[in-house]
Amino acid sequence: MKSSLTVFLIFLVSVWRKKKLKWRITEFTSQLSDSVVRSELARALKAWSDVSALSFTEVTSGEDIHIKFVKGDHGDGFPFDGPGGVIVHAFYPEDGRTHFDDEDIWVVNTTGTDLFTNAAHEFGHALGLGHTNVEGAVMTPVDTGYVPNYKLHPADIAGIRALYDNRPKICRNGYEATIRAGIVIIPY
Ligand SMILES: [Ca+2]
Ligand SMILES: [Zn+2]
Ligand SMILES: [Zn+2]
Repeated sequence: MKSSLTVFLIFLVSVWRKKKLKWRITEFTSQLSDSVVRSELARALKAWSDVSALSFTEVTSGEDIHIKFVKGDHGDGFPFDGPGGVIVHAFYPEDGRTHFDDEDIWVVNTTGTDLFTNAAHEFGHALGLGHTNVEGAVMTPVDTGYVPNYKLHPADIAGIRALYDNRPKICRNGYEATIRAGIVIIPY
């Protein structure tokens, strides 16, 4: 019997009705090479497919997750705000559009606005996850910044498995996460 139990939450917003998802980048940034952008975004998607029944395939048409780097007003009603402020946004399933503000400074594997960690967070939204109050999770609302060899937190894994997997929801101390009214409850 544990003497204390802390409960953390991760919110579920909506879900794709399929598990094989297609992604495409249509507008790149001049700040990084296309191949680096492609590999970092593929790595961010793989973080989610590694722990769930999802799979991701890059395509040249018919994409589910449409990715682009854009500036200012880009036609979706949510104009970017120039340097600082909002750096990226995504639309929940079954929309999946994921947009990066090309007036922010994107970096890879160094301190700053790290492409991988921000992409992993935003793809979490594009896959249907809301935010969590678990410190260290990729779905925390605060940008965690660059973390070497970043791995998803058990809370992130519990959330994505709640949407796309039947395996037991991972959590610490042998407790199993439960799902109620769109919230994954993760005992620690
Ligand atoms: Ca911005
Ligand atoms: Zn947008
Ligand atoms: Zn967010």
